[in-house]
Amino acid sequence: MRRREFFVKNGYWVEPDPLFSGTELKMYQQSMMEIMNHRYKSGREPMSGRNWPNQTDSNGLIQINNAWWAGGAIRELALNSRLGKIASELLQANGTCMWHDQLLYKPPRSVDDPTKGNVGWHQDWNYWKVCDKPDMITAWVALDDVRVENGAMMFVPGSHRWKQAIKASDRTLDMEYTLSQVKVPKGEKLDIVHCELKAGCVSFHHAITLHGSGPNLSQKPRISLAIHMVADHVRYTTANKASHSNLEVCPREESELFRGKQHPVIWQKAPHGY
Ligand SMILES: O=C(O)CCC(=O)C(=O)O
Repeated sequence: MRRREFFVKNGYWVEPDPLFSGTELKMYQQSMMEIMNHRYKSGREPMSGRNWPNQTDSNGLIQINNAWWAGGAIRELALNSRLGKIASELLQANGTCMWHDQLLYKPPRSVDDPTKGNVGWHQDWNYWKVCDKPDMITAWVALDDVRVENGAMMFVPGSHRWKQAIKASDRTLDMEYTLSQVKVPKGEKLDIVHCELKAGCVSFHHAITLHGSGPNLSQKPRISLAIHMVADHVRYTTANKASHSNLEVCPREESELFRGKQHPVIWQKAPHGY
């Protein structure tokens, strides 16, 4: 099945072959470690995230928002035009811009609390309602092999058609409980796909697709970069009375496109086609 066809049906897509070489991955991993150790090539610190910049929980997931601000190889990866092109094709958009990224470090499972490194089931769209359309997508880049054992991402195929299947307030680190709160529309089925990826492979998911990840039962951390992108036609709206941290660094007027410092174009269609 072709990319777009699969994505329309399922709300996610996995590129079958790695998009990055071993050499590139080494650069990204090194850049990630520099950022985690508070060394920023650009001199700019990323935005605070879960368990960041202070590691308040040594066993918890570390999530660094806007890691691309720090520069270096992670910035190159976050703004990679090949990823932007695939994302644009999946969304059927003329281009995609940066929304924000998240550097993700899932440590091996904690003995005292096995749910600590989990990412609870959620829909990204619940947090992005300053946008007038959910034409938004995430490219999730595996910086090392990702398997069920170390907490691979899980998707619910087709859930991008379910509108709000879960409230943001129902999100917890208890995967089974949160799943029990999901409103499954009549005639639909809640299946779970575990998204195992070789290092350098990339999955893409729609902003409304339900997803999350369980514990890392391996001895090594699970490392990845999630690049959240917004289609180039999406505009700022106050209609949903929502807020988002992007507005603190890049305020918008009603109906304005997401452009400028926080929203560089990642890929855009040439005037006469792809
Ligand atoms: O890395 C994970 O397990 C979850 C990441 C996520 O929620 C996302 O990329 O939208």
